[in-house]
Amino acid sequence: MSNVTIPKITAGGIELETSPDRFGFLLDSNDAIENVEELHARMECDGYLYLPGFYDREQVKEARLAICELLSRHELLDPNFPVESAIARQGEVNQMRPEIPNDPVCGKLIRNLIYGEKIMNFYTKFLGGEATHFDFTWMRTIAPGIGSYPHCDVIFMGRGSKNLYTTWTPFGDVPLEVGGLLLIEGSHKDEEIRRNYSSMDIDTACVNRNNESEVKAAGYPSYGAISLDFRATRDRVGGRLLTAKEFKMGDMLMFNVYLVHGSLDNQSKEIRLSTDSRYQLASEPLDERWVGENPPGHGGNSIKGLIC
Ligand SMILES: O=C(O)CCC(=O)C(=O)O
Repeated sequence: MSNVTIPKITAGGIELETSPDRFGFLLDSNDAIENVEELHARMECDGYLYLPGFYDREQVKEARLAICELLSRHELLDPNFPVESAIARQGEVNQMRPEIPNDPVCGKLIRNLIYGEKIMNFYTKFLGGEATHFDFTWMRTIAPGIGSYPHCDVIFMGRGSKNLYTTWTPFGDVPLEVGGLLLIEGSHKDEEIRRNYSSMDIDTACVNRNNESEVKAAGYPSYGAISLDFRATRDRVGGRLLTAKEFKMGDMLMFNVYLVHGSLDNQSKEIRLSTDSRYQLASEPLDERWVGENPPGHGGNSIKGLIC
């Protein structure tokens, strides 16, 4: 990393320190892809596995084009640029767009990739038994501006197996200024986070506190974020902030549900496209919010009352 020049990067609008003790690039685990024991050791130690070029790049490109065409039909892209460059129309905001993975055309291309044979075989080997995935797919269209605040996935999807993994898949090349996934190395082992924040569930209503969610009642800012300041959270937890110098179409990054992660701000003009999808052993319980033809998701009947 010593001879890489790092541009000014921010997360949540806060400039990040990029000295080698605080910031670095993800370890490529392709050298160990056939060695499950080593993959487990790395997951245990770092909380993630980064596998550049895991998917067929042409397949990802085809899905990207279909997504861009859909965004263009919905008038979310600047018509003065080629559709596939995904340049945002002014004023476009960050969105979670679950309708895209359900779209008959681009949804099929996305699902063939992120739930296809290659990745399901990979997870079956990694988990040591038949793997399954949530039916719900988190599709993000991250417009220029602030990225995702730091959080752990377990508070959003921890009602089933905790031996649950997220795969983050970019549908476009994502250099630093476009703002890819950012994580805190080793944060899955932080005891204080495990004991407090990660023991909660976003879909709770504290019946003795105006039905506030327990996460909010416990004083965490924003919707499910552990903090709004990646830099301060890293300073408290230790470890380095890690991302890729440039995520490429075809890369996949997986991490466990206790790892603190979010994303860099998008300082470009393009919409960053990515999915996050979830995998676990088929034999273990699944979080009911994310399975079925129409997963109920957050809110509504998913809310459980609690005395906080
Ligand atoms: O893509 C992002 O900005 C955040 C992704 C994320 O939170 C996840 O993959 O769980």
